[in-house]
Amino acid sequence: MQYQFPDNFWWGSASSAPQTEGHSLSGGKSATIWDHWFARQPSRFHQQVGPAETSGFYQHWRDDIALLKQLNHNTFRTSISWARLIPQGRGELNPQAVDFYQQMIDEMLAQGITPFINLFHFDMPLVMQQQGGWENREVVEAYAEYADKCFQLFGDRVQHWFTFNEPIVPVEGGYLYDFHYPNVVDFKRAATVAYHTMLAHALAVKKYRRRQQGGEIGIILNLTPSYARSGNPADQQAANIADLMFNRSFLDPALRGEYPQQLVELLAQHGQLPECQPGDSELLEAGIVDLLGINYYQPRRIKCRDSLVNPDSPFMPEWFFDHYEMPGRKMNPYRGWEIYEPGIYDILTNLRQNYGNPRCFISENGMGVENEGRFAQAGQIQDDYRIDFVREHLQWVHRGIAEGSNCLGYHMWTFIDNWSWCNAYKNRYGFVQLDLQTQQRSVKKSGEWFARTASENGFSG
Ligand code: BGP
Repeated sequence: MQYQFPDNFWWGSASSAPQTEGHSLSGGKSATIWDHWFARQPSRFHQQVGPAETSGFYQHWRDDIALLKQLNHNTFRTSISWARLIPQGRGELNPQAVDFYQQMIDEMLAQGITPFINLFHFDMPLVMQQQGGWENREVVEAYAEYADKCFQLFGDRVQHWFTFNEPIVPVEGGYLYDFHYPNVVDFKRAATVAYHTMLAHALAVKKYRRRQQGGEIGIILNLTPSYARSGNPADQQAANIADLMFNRSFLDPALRGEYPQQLVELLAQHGQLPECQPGDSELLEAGIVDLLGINYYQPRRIKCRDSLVNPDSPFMPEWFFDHYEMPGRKMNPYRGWEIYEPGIYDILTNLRQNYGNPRCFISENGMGVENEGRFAQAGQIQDDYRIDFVREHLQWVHRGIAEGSNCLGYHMWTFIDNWSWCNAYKNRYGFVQLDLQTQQRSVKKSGEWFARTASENGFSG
């Protein structure tokens, strides 16, 4: 069967400033929480490899954009580093950063690659974290100023903006499950961080619209469909709460401008609601996006709890459900995540049926592989497993579109193997292999496949 995609479909890949630029503390950039945390606790990072060790996009951007072109990308997502652009978090701009981002954007446009620019990808400037990070409402204002500065500087050429990448991750990682700095475990503080993030998002959206630059603004959410173990009401109820906590807590404000009533009631009942101020509801409503980015890696399998909750234990989402390892599920043998391709279709269908069929695109999807060097033959990684992964997900995207979903493109995570938070280079995701020592780039078999697919606007399979 031929899988042909709509005209002007966005074919590309995604990355972020903190994971590719390197030069963590040069070029006038100040530290982010990642530089700070790594300096204090390197053992929390795989093989003690920190955020300075990247593919050096800050230096190699021109060649990397040429490589994007070679792989037939018509779009590419990266982010602007707040700590590089405004080293003190507020106020003065770093002229070297302004030059760097101007040139990068101009070069993409010159090569026929539409830049998709995200503003925040987990990289809180340390100065802002020292003022309380997202727990402090002042930081909401500071973020909106930074966002507005970006629109002012680059908005004449960038027409696709995103306020946040996976805003739930710093909440879960930094305030609930201890896998990001500042390593707090406290639901109420996590809820406050989540709430302030969405206020910051809405404020940035408002500022963007005020400028009338003719482009669009969105947010990128990692959506993890929650599948119940069975049709049994207790399992269904558990999956519903997981969905409220992990998906709808960001999806509803982004697409409906308000939080789900059921979630608000649940948190109120347990004394976990963040503090609101007059005018917040109107602000959230103004944050409804033009475009939704969907990051999809794996689903969430849920069952009801096996045991009663100890009411003296700290409040956690897991009070309401257990995670469930579905027997027979298909696993990525090289990274330990489930692979469930129809999940991407279920997300699109849910958006079409329950959220007014918004303009959206797949902003990340990809397959991490440990020790990928073992698949090299004659100098090229033979990643047929990744080709299958992408092809099979695209088949489901194609079906979603055929049924009417407003899905406009597909971006792979990622272009060149990159540094990934605490996992550093443990899991490789790129279309292009990176030799960290020599900085050499080598296109993998999947990169060649994608280049063909993009130029033919589809594939047969
Ligand atoms: C996504 C993030 C990316 C990237 C990816 C891979 O959630 O948006 O920034 O890190 O996950 O993650 P990992 O390297 O942990 O497999």
